[in-house]
Amino acid sequence: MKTKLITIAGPPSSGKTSVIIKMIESQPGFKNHCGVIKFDCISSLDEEQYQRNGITAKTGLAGNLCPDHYFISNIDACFSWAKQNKFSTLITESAGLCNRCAPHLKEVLAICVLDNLSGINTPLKTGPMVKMADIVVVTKSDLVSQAEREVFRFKIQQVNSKCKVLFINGITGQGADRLATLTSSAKGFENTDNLKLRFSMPTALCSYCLGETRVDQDFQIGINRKIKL
Ligand SMILES: Nc1nc2c(ncn2[C@@H]2O[C@H](COP(=O)(O)OP(=O)(O)OP(=O)(O)O)[C@@H](O)[C@H]2O)c(=O)[nH]1
Ligand SMILES: [Zn+2]
Ligand SMILES: [Zn+2]
Repeated sequence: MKTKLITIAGPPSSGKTSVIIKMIESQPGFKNHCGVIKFDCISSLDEEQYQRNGITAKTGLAGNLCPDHYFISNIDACFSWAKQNKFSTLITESAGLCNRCAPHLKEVLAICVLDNLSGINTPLKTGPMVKMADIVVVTKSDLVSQAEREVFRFKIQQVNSKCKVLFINGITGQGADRLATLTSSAKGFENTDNLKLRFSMPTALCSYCLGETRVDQDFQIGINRKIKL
């Protein structure tokens, strides 16, 4: 049996968990056939939130690693977990914190969640998470005007002209059924062996990645780039 895989990424508090829960709930019986894994850095309360809603969920904490790097080196284990549980779908949620990485994989349905309140330049600043997504979900539209929604949509399509833009209310779930319909055609996989990232991770391994805390030039080894002022 193949297992569908869906990656959902977006800035912290953009509404990822709310949208995922509403999307799962919009499909009767789906709760028992899917699992969610939340990737976060230091702490996350999402696992409990999913469980309160009857959804099987696990958490992976990246600690001092970049969460997307952590994601990519653990996706095989997550996929095996989904297989063991006989889930038809594995959904991964990650808050792409550095705005340079993105967990999106080739052929794997890639969703980005953005918050309408986050400012019109957010799509441009969110980097490959938006640019490489198949679907961009916009939340919190209940708090802005129709004109602001349209400007936000325009800004997203400027960055990613090919993606579908969906407006979903993370609290009421309005619009989540459309997302569910789109995700039902996500591709299934036997394993993660041949998966590839859509976008390379940063070219960097500097002294600070390795735990250095001293600022002086003498301690800046590895790949560095100097600011031009
Ligand atoms: N008004 C409004 N609030 C929303 C909407 N969607 C989500 N929220 C609220 O926004 C807050 C953050 O939502 P979450 O779903 O926890 O966001 P998240 O992206 O999963 O957050 P992290 O996992 O912590 O990065 C919560 O208080 C939600 O209730 C929406 O469409 N409208
Ligand atoms: Zn990163
Ligand atoms: Zn570094």
